[in-house]
Amino acid sequence: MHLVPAPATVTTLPESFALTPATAISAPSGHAATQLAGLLRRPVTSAGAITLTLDGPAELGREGYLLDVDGTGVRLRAHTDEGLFRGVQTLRQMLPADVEGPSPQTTPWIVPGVRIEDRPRFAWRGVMLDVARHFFPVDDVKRFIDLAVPYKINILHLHLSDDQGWRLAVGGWPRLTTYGGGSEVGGGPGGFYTQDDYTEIVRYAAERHLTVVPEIDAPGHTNAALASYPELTRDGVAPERYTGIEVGFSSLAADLDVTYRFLDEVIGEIAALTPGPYLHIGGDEAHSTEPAEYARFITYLEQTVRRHGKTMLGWQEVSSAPLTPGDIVQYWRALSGHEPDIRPALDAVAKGAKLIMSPAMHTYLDLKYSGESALGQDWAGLLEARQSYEWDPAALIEGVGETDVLGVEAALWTETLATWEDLTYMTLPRLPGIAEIGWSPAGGTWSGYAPRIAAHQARWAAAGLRYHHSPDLNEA
Ligand code: TNX
Repeated sequence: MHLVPAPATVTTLPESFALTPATAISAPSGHAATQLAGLLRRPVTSAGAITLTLDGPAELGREGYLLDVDGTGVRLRAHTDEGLFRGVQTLRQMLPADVEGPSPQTTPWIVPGVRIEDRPRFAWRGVMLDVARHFFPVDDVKRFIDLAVPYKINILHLHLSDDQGWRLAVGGWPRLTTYGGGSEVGGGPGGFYTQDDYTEIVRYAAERHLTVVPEIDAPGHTNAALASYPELTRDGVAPERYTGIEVGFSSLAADLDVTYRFLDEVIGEIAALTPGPYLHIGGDEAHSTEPAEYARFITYLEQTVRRHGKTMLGWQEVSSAPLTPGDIVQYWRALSGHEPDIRPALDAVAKGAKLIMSPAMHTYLDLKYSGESALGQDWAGLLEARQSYEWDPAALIEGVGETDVLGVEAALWTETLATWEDLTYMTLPRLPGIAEIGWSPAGGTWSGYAPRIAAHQARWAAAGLRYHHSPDLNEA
């Protein structure tokens, strides 16, 4: 068995279960049942040797499950549909790699006998996709969700605006997308999501028990907005649209009233479109904003997100500004070969915020694997599969412990990534390592993990996904 993330406890049993074309599924209606029926290509009936039930003990929490397999069948129990859905991912990985392929199978599938009791270490196990540097259409976002689902990822963070493009239509400010969406790195056509497109992504994610976290980056990373509306600029002159990869040169204007009306209306519309409880305001690399103005912006953004009924997230830089307990700070500046930048994490915790750990040297899926990688950046170092796995979110920063950390998030920035194949190549095999760090009990070892993830290469191949043939795995 090659389960990733590793369950909290696994006991192997002697008798396995042979699945045949006649094996039926019985399950309460819900996303777990729909997914399992699709995977096994058979309907849900009222009785079957594979049973899903909602009678799991409450101690399993929202995402925990119990899975029992013996000679007579498969029994999956949880307290919620979400728990069943996470358990279905485990069952799925107990089936051969062909289950991930398009063609129906005729040979019986053998499910090994086990008793598994499982629940996550951290509540937040996210992946971020930057659709601003290069635009990716709705179907790519759906495929990206599909790729994350087996690893029990539960958050999709979409980086929806940056210097190079604005990707979500806002009713009151149409030029943000009709003009500001029409560019991307390298001079391509860009693109944007209509509000219906966005709603469709949110729906597709919710059916797979992922919550979408929209990010509108401010006050820096705003060239696309400034290019679209000259009245937002300090001098009233719209800059050109930007297709390079520099950061830190753009800023909203703190002393204009229209800036705050703009932010309020944008945040209000996106909050109304988003069923999840979170809204990310960026706040990173505002090198062209005065420190006093920066604090004023973050204070305003924090209050505005709260007024529109959401919890604010911001990149670690926001911890220099006043925060409200319950805000969420995303830690990112940790570079290979350097001491991690601890001050923002300690400040955030002192202000009552929770941390999401996205240390670049372990979780930035846009970093090059090695000096030979054609794709990717290397400002935080190189990042091979092993390094995406060998870290502990609660031990990275002295003074930041388990209860300060909400979870982990991998980030796929797309300055150098333009196609679907580029995305999958950078994501696999690193995302599963980060997912296991977020889900599984602390103390896992590389030698325990490497053979499990190496076996998943056959699953990615069956699904037709391009992935990086990591020397770390292929030596394992
Ligand atoms: C830093 S991480 C950024 C992004 C870049 C990324 C490239 C962060 C909050 N800001 O703007 O895309 O590095 O790796």
